[in-house]
Amino acid sequence: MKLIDAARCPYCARVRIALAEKGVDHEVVAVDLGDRPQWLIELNPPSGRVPVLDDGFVLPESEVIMAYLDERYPEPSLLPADPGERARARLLVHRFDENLGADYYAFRRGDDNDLAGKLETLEVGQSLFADVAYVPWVIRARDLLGVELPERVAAWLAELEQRPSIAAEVEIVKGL
Ligand SMILES: N[C@@H](CCC(=O)N[C@@H](CS)C(=O)NCC(=O)O)C(=O)O
Repeated sequence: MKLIDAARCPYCARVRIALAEKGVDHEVVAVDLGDRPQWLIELNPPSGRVPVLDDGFVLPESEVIMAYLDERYPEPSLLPADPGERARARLLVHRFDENLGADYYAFRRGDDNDLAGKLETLEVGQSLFADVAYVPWVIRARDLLGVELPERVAAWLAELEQRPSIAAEVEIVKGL
């Protein structure tokens, strides 16, 4: 299995964390997003976005890749066992842009929006699947954008950081 990856990409981070949680052996092909190779555009047209997983077939889109990995390697599970809770976890990830992404990127562009206030409203700690999908941006908000996390979110992140998969991502972000 191969992951086409970029250290700075939080969507790739979702997949890095999922792979680490599952303990799946894989090869990492790091690409320079500032000089995207033509083969990547051909692999994932038209944008050449990362992440892309190659598991004998080509799979882009972090949310889909996470779900695939969770089915392919069921233990340990990222999604809850209960169908209703699974659906709610998926819904949270599906609404990532409204719940956090749009505000994160607006703040990063220099808009005067209340990213800390948005973080305050996050539904975290309900499933590992959704937590893995959100945590790359929360780490970056804290460590790259200098946002002071609301107490509840800081406590959630501190607990997640006990996991080697998340601690490794924090280290990657330190190197950006
Ligand atoms: N919806 C995609 C978004 C991936 C994405 O936006 N990746 C960024 C890097 S963080 C990228 O490759 N952007 C290049 C582009 O949009 O042309 C996913 O969840 O995997």
